[in-house]
Amino acid sequence: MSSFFSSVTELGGKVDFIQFWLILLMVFWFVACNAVMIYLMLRYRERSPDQKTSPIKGSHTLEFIWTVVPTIIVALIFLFGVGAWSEMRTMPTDEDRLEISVTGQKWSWSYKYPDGRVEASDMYVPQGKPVVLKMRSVDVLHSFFIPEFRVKEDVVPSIYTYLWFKADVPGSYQVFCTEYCGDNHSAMLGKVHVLSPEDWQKYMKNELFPVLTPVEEGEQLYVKRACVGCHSKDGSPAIGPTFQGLMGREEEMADGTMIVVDDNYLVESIKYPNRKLVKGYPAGQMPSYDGQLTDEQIENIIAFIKTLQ
Ligand code: HEC
Ligand SMILES: [Cu+2]
Repeated sequence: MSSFFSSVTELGGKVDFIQFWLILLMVFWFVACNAVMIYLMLRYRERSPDQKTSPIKGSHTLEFIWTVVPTIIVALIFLFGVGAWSEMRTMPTDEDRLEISVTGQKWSWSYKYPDGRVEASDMYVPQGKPVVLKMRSVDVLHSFFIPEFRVKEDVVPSIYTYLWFKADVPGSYQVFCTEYCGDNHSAMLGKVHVLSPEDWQKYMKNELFPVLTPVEEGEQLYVKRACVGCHSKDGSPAIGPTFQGLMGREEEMADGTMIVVDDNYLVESIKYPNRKLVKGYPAGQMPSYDGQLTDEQIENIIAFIKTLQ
């Protein structure tokens, strides 16, 4: 039976166990109640107009049973439920836990590690170690959901929320945003990669992935950080201006001034989008990537933009 329940995390197995018995209980009582009801309807139907109902005096034994039995069942459901729930909501304090800061923004996830590394959309975690996520949003409500781990928590602007898991099976698991957060909500996806101890060592030493050129990394970030959701690279219109031919373009700002796009302007536009607004686009659409992307990552994105002439 163990593989029938989630086996990626121990807690997920408990959640599935409770869910399974709840459904079984509900099915049992639904069938039992309806069967008795149908039987009694037929058995005691009116057979002739002058038929009298027999007087019913009540039964203390029956009343006792139908009070005590459900109370025990409901109390058990509560005990199991509150046990799993409090385990889920109590963040582990183990010495070897890994704490990752998760940021949700329209429409991507990013992860900051204790050693300063930043990952976008894909999170890497060690197998068998507790991982605590400290989460916040820079814009609207999001919700971080890893279905296979059976954990989910809202991600809210201006406060931190927390989630934890300990994944025992290496592999890649889907992340969803489950709070409708605008146009590209359904594209706000990611993966949690659970690495074996050897792969985790390699990952920490930056040996797990091939070294990318700045342009290659920039293109990856363009997709992973969801710039692609608002900026096309082939000139087609989108929520924001196209990146095609952006470098060196002469543009009118919302306040009427003309600028020529150069490196400094691009850095500023990515870190503080509302300082210089392109004419025709509303403020507040583009999220700020200040602190979300490292300077090196911004440089690589710019290297990529330069190739789109
Ligand atoms: C939610 C939509 C959205 C996302 C996601 C987004 N942007 Fe933008 N971006 C806009 C809008 C709208 C503008 C135009 C208004 C302004 O200047 O802030 C803009 C403007 C810009 C500009 C200035 C363009 C110009 O023509 O002068 C740059 C550069 C830019 N974004 C880069 C990025 C990068 C890099 C990313 C990903 C890391 C990104 N944007 C993600 C919506 C978005
Ligand atoms: Cu979202």
